[in-house]
Amino acid sequence: MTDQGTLGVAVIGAGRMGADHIRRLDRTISGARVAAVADVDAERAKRLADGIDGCAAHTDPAAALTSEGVDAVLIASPGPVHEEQLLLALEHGLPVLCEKPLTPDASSALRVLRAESALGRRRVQVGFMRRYDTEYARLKALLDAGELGRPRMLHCRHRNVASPPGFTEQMMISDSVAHEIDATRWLLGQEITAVTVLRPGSGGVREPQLVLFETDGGVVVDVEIFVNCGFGYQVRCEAVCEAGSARIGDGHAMVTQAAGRWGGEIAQDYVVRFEDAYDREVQQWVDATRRGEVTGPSVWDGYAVAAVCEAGVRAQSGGGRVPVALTGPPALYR
Ligand code: ISE
Repeated sequence: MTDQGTLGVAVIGAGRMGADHIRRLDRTISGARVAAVADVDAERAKRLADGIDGCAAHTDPAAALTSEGVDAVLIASPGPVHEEQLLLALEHGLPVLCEKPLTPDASSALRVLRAESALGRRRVQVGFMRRYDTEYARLKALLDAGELGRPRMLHCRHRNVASPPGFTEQMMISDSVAHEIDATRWLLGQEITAVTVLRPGSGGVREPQLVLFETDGGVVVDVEIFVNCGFGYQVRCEAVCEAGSARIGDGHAMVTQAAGRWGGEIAQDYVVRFEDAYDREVQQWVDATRRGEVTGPSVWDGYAVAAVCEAGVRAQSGGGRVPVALTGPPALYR
């Protein structure tokens, strides 16, 4: 860190999310500077690094981690390379904010968990940004206060305008519903014990699909996942409790009325819908890291989500109701 305690961050992966985080670290939040950028695309890394004073550009993540002035790492590369990059960062003893998914499957997530556990202290925060969204935080506070009694069901909707090239049906679970898995565990403070997936229709990619979770607290959760809905980005959640219900994500921040009609806007993607949540997430990560702490979603959370995703993908490919076996977090994560 500099004399002023500014955190030097290496950003690994400068695609959509990585570029957005570079802009955020550079211009929106305080206490950090982008010290290095690494991307497989040398041109892209250079273009982004060139706009920032003293920022180095690399194609090799390992070189970025040892670049001058690097105190911490933000991993925003594709999920399949996270394990290698996380293990490298842990070897260097660097604090990490890793975009979701932690890794694409439970066995690789477990290897990361073992590597962090061997250090005896938490170093990694996983980027489940919904926990930093104002509406989600209000819902969590309401449920925790117990005013509505115990939760019985969550009804969730997750709609994207269009999925990017290369997006597979399995990714509807592992890349998209992964957020509802984290949100369910966090909102309820319960683990998911079984997953069922209903795929209406026939032929190619069938959507929307309905994903059902059962939890160890007896709550049932349904998620409509529709990654090519065409009309907007929508994330909704309604908690139905013993004595009332609460819903977030209606997107009614402003309603206009003119020429005999009323209406509003629908955000077109997550970078816009969750902009504030990303800002809060990265600011709190920087603040905690400067204090030498890790406060956000843990490697255990990343592992638990990966285990449920695996069950979900099996359920989706004809596995029926697939149980999830989680043995409870090791001491470091309790
Ligand atoms: C994407 O990777 C995200 O993380 C978004 O939040 C989610 O809405 C989208 O479905 C995913 O593909």
